[in-house]
Amino acid sequence: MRGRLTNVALLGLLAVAFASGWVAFELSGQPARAVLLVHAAAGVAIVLLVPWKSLVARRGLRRPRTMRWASLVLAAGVAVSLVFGFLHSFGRPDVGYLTAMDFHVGAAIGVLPFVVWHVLARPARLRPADLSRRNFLKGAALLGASALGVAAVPAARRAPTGSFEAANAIPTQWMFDSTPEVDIQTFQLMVAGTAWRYDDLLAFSDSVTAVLDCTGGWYSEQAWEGVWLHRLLPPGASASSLNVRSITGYSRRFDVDEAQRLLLATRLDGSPLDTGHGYPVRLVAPGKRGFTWVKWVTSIEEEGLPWWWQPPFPLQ
Ligand SMILES: Nc1nc2c(c(=O)[nH]1)N[C@H]1C(S)=C(S)[C@@H](COP(=O)(O)O)O[C@H]1N2
Ligand SMILES: [Mo]
Repeated sequence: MRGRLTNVALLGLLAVAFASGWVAFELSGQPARAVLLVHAAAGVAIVLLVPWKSLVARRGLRRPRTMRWASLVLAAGVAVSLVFGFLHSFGRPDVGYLTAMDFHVGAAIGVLPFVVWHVLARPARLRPADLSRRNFLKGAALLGASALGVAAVPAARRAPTGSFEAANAIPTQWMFDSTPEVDIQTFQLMVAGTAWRYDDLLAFSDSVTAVLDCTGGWYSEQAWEGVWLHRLLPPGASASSLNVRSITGYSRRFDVDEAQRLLLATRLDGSPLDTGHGYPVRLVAPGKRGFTWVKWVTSIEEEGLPWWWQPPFPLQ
């Protein structure tokens, strides 16, 4: 395969891998599985192109180039991301305090500026002549081989999101949030203008067994108890979304119609929450990924904004 075509194919595959990885983080169930199959196939295809890319790279390295180190960082970052992605799917999800997913995603985000630089500094353009029957067949062969690779690789059994079952829900922070100590005497939860004390909340015993599925690569099914959010809302509201905010400032927005399916939990397995799991009260959002399960909830506001008017992922 010609060097230019290899480069164009790699760029396309990196874009598909990056986009499908992020989309999968928003999904659960079978939609997540479908997107992750594409994600895995893109990863295998990148690996299959390594022999061709190393020919291109060897030629490049023979030339004197000032930004050579940036190309090497890019290659190393992609390699790290790939290795940890495969480690995770082979059933090696833990790397000490962090998870394989942390390295997989961290490396992918880390190389992003280098990909942008590489595309600008060494543009690989598609030419009309490239769209030949021959090249089309090469592309089809690569896709076929990647699909075979995904089917043949002995991936460990996992949830459709790719997560592994954890013995216990592991207290986690999404990125940089901290675990606050809450003074229960002064604590109150504001819901659409009404203040609820901790004891008021403890008086409810709505319950749900739900799977907390963290994008860090683990899931855990637990019995939660508290109050369905809609029971705390004033009747006849005309809001579009509910903004659930943590004491720490972390927040997620939900469609108002979801309030029947969102539990404000004060208990886990019959006992009050511990600080790590969101004491005094945390959100339980069955069917939604872990990062939407806001911990240490302090206020819920009814707002006119649509639920999707928020960053796709929390920024803290
Ligand atoms: N305030 C706040 N809530 C949060 C987070 C956070 O960083 N800050 N992390 C979320 C993520 S990514 C997950 S997976 C779950 C983890 O819940 P657990 O600590 O009870 O296992 O909490 C969610 N709620
Ligand atoms: Mo998470």
